[in-house]
Amino acid sequence: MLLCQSNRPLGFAEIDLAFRHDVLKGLSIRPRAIPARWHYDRWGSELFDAITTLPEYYLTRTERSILSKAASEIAALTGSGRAVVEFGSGSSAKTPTLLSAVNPSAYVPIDICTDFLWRSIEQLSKTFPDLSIYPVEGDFTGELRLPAAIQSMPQLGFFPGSTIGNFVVPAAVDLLRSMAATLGQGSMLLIGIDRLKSVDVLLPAYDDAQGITAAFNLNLLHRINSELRGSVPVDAFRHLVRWNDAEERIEMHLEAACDVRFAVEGRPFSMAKGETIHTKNSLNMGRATPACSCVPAAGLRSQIGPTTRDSSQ
Ligand code: AVJ
Repeated sequence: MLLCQSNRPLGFAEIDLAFRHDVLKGLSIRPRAIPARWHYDRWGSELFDAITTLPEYYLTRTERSILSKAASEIAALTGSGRAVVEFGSGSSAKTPTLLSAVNPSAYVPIDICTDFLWRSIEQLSKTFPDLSIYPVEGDFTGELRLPAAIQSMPQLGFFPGSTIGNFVVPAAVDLLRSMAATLGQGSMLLIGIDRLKSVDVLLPAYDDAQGITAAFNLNLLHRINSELRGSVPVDAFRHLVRWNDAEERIEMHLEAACDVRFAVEGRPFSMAKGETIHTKNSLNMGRATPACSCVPAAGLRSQIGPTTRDSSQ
């Protein structure tokens, strides 16, 4: 395995500044909202990994089974020798299935959490000792420059997990456009998008009985306290999951269980009992197909489309 230190599009300092900016702004606007990407520090990434194995969180196991069933179909479309570029690679748990199928010439995992990125690659390089891996530490919603070594290779973007569902429609279109621009001419993009489920299935998937998703959401407040000199009384907040019928999406919030006052980076904030900080949306592919309508809108041409159904979910 060849492991190259990549160029860092967004280094530590810039990520810290962006976190500070998003938190201070997010606590000041109404309704209050902090982008979901800030859940993923090291502990948050570990909690998310635990979420993927929960009985209520059907997404990961369903997608994994779809991916293995569709692997040869995907490989027939992509051919071999592409550089696989994964947006938000996390633990790279699904990646081996794709890599075995498409026999790539390189793998470029992109993740916002550096610790997690390096640990996952170590694992992966044991399974694929001959594969060149070029990790990129950064936020995939921003502009990215891929490592020079892969720029001449045809590319296959990989964006699984229905993460696109975390973006409302105009933002999702922008994201796909910027991914297409990052990958360049002649590239392909494989996206995993969840279908619309009944609310009885969706709510527990984001509010599990063991409270792992609650810990994942509340970790954002711990992170604000430790990284942004915060005094948020974390125990005074509750994990709140809600179905927004008008927008057909699951929302995650942090709700103040009583009136609270706190400071972040020396700035005072107060929230009344029942007020929330909106921390995440998850949209599915419903009748209105919000996520899917983004594909042509972003100037991409769909090749296999939603042919791969898994009847279990
Ligand atoms: C991987 C970002 C798509 O929204 O379903 C699940 C993350 N967070 N439960 C999702 C998540 C809490 C997940 N994404």
